[in-house]
Parts: sequence; structure tokens; C-alpha cells
Amino acid sequence: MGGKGYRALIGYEIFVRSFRDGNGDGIGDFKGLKDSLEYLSLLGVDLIWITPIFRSPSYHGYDVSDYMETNPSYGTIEDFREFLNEAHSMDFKVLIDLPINHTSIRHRWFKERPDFYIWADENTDINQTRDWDNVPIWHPFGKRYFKGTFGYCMPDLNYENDEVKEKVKSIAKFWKELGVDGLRIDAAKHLYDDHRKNVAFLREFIESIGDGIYVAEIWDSPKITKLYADAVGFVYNFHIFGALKKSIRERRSGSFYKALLESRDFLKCNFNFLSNHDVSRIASEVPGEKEREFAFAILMLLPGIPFIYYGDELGVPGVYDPKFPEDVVEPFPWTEDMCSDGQTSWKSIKFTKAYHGYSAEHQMKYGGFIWKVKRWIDVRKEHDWISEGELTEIYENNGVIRYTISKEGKKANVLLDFARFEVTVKFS
Ligand code: ACG
Repeated sequence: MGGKGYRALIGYEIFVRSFRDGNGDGIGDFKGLKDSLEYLSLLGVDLIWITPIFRSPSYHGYDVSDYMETNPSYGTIEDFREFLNEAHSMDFKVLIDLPINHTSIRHRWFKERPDFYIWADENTDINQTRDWDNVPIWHPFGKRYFKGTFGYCMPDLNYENDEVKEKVKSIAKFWKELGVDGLRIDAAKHLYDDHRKNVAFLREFIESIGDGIYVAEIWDSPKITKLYADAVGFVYNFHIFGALKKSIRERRSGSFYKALLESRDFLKCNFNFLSNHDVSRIASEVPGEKEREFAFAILMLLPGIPFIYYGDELGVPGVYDPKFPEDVVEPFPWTEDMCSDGQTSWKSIKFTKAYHGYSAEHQMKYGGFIWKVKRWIDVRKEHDWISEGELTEIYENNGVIRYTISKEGKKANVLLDFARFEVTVKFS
């Protein structure tokens, strides 16, 4: 399995454009990433996932127009290498995000190699929509229709074409050889319309790149997500954290208990997270600080790799709106004025207001939510074996969940109290 030996890590997701500006243009970049390593090291994380860094016409970068070049706003490949070297010298591991289900419509392949993409034939239902939100997936182009699961600007690659498979493998190899420690494989369940085919290709893909940390983004039920865990090494478990937030909000343990049972046999392969760039931030979903600290504690008390979404350690709010998804990728607040050195400012601020006590500088100096998060990070580091622990004896009683994590003679009993009132619980 790809993830072996990498489990005792604590992750941090960075939306590059919004994190730290190193050259004074208000856009996050590689120099800024390098400058932020000290902060990340103080926080205690050691695995960094950065959102796509390739040339792309969009602000988010998931529509790549050239995989062999970096986004000029972020710096050159040399600048990236410098960041990587510095990160490695400080014992960080770095994952890059690789969108391989689709490219930008402005990738030269779309003009030069139409056979790299999926075109409708006489049997295609061009009115077909995505099964989760009814958005059309076939788009007119000249006299034909192409498939673009994520919209017109992002045509899907054709994995029935062996040349596409080889191209994608060689791109991944290039970046791996440059020194990245692994990949987040974006939209990995969409490569084929068939989970078995996806799993087989991902296995082949990873084998061709070599040892590393690989995580597949499979946003689905545990039953489906689990199918990918063994082939890839790691998967995100969207389900369990959706259930956790529900349980905390409702102060009822049922949803999380059920999700734990459904996920227990692949928890070790999970990237655990409370929010990411596709959903509302944890501070907006769980506004109460005490309840939110509880969520972070649980994040650190589960097998797998815990991941923090940049800014969540500061309690920054952000509500996901599909019409304005950039509201959850707001500039990271380095200083209270939000305009001093290092600050990004590429978008107007809706949530991360200046002088509201969100900034890293303020919280580091005067106290804040960050210290609560750090405390739980420290607990996890002290008991890093939890990452590979087995979850047994999972019980629920009266709003309280109890489980045991154990690994090679080490054992922790965890009691999670979701209840609204004082309760008496009995566990065998
Ligand atoms: C990735 C990236 C995302 C990126 C793209 C495109 C893909 O993280 O930032 O968007 O490169 C689907 C895909 C994911 C995709 C998200 C955005 N994320 O599977 O790969 O959309 C259902 C579906 C999921 C779906 C999810 C979205 O099944 O497939 O994710 O809804 O809401 C239970 C069910 C589960 C269900 C959930 C929610 O858990 O078990 O099946 O999931 O409930 O209902 C980029 C940009 C975006 C931009 C886009 C065009 O970042 O801002 O809009 O490009």
C-alpha cells in the first residue's frame, strides 16, 4: 500500500494564492510558502498539501493549461524547488495537487489532440447531467459535444486512450523526480464511469511513479471510498467528518457513531479533516469555540492523518456558496491590519475581517484559538502511534461514544461526550 510508513504526520492544506505573498503583489507564491515554514513548524504540522501550482487561467488552478510549467503568479520551477528544499530541510513533506480528470479547455491538447478528450457519439445522451446536482456534462463545440464533468472550461480526459494514460504518468513522474513527496489526485472517481476501472488505473499510475504519499479525492459514501484506499494508500473520508459536524451541532452522537462503524476498517487510510476548499469552514459550521475545540480534539484522536485547512486554526469563518466558492479561500490573516508584509489581497474580504482578532500575529502574541488547536496537535504528536491504531470496542450510550484505539501494546480509551445535559452512561 502506497501510504506505508507515512502515517505519523499532521497535515495542513494551503490554497497557494491566498496564503503568503513573497514578492509584494498581493498573490500567494512559492517564496511566500518558504517564508511561512517557520509558522507551520511552530504550529506543529509536518505534511503540507498545496492546491494546484501549474499554469492555469483560473484563480483556483484546477483547470491546468500546462502541467510542465508553474503558474507565473506563484513563481518559477526554480522558486518552487527552493521552497521544496527548504521544506525538506525542516522535515516537512510536501504534496502537490494533480488534477488529471480534466484539463483547461485552453490546454494545447484540446486543439492539437482532440482524441485526448471524450466526444459524444450517436448513442450519447447529451442531456445527461451530474448525478449529484443536475449540472449538464456535455458541451457543444463546433458540430460536436465533449464531456466536461466540471463545466465547459474543463474538458474531461479520455482514459480509454493509452497515450493519455502515459502522458499523465510522465507528468506525475516529472514532479515526483523534482522532489515532491506525493500527490493529491483530484476528482479520482471520475476518470472512468466505473470504480473498478478507476482503481485499476490508479494502481498502475502509482506503481509507475514509485513510493510516496498518495491520496485520492473520492467524495462518496464509505462503501465506495473504501474501494480506493488499498490501491492508492490514502483517501479523504468526507462522510465521517460530515457526520461529526452534524453530531456536534445537534449534540447527538448518532450520526458520528454510525459513520465510525461504517469507516472503522479503513480509518488508517484516511486523511481526516474538518473542512477544505470545497466546503464551509469549520468556524462557520461549528461557531462555538468549545464545540470547535472538541471537533479538533476528535480529529487528533482518530487513526489516519489529521489535516487542518489553512486558517481554521485561527477560527476564520467562511460559508461555501457554489456561486462564490472563493469565499472559503480568503487571504490568510498574517497581521491584524491585513496589509503588512506577506499578506495576500487578491480578493475582497467577506469573512476574514481585519482587526477581529483572527490574525496569526495577534493570536500568537495575545492568545487565541490557535493555542487550543496546538495543544491537540501536541497531544497527537506525543501519541503518534494513533495514526496506525486499530479502532475497537466502539459503543454509544446516552449521547456519549466510547472507543478504544490500540497498536502493539499501546492503548487509549476515548470518551466523547456529545450530550446536551449531564448524563450517566454505562459501558461494559
Ligand atoms: C474536486 C476539487 C475541487 C475542484 C474539482 C474540479 C474537483 O476538490 O476544488 O473544483 O477539479 C464532486 C467531485 C469532486 C469535486 C467536487 C467539487 N472536488 O466528485 O471531485 O465535486 C456529491 C458527489 C460528489 C461531489 C459532491 C460535491 O457524489 O462527487 O464532489 O457531491 O458537492 C454524501 C454522499 C456524496 C455526496 C455528498 C454531498 O457524502 O456520500 O456522494 O457528494 O454527500 O452531497 C474546482 C474549483 C471549484 C469550481 C470547479 C469548476 O475548486 O470552485 O467550481 O473547479
